[in-house]
Amino acid sequence: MPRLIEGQFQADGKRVAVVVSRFNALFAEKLLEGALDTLVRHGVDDDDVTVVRCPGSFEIPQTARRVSSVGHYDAVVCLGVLIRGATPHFDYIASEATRGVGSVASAAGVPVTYGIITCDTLEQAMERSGSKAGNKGADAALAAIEMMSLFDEIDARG
Ligand code: DLZ
Repeated sequence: MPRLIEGQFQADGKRVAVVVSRFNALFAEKLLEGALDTLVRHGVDDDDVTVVRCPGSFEIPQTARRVSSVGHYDAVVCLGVLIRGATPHFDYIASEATRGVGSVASAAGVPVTYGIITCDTLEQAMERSGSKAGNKGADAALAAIEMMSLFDEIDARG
């Protein structure tokens, strides 16, 4: 029988930073609401959550890197909303933001999760920020909760 190490969905006593960009705030705020609700429902104390706002998705990785380097947080949740416009700008920012969060996540000692939505239309953004495709902010928060627990388990039993 193989040994199994996995995370649980309880995060009592954990300190979490949520980095959220202001661009497309109508949807970004919905992602934030979803993330905060999920954190608190899974045991994180409201006072142990810090929301860090940055200008746009391009700034999310550098902000997440700075926040994770403080050493105070058990996880960093990254939230942003990219909506395609008429020019290729979207593609450049989307790829930098995604690559950047990935690079922060592999270097940080704590979980860094990805809740940046990349949409072709406003309708897609609406669907992913709390309607028929769920709330990707809540999903990123849940991933952070599982990963904090998983890291604890690895440290304890690895
Ligand atoms: C400039 C820009 C554009 C065109 N679109 C978006 C977007 O859809 N979502 C987003 O989060 N940010 C966007 N930005 C802003 C950039 O992320 C960044 O804040 C600026 O280029 C300043 O560095």
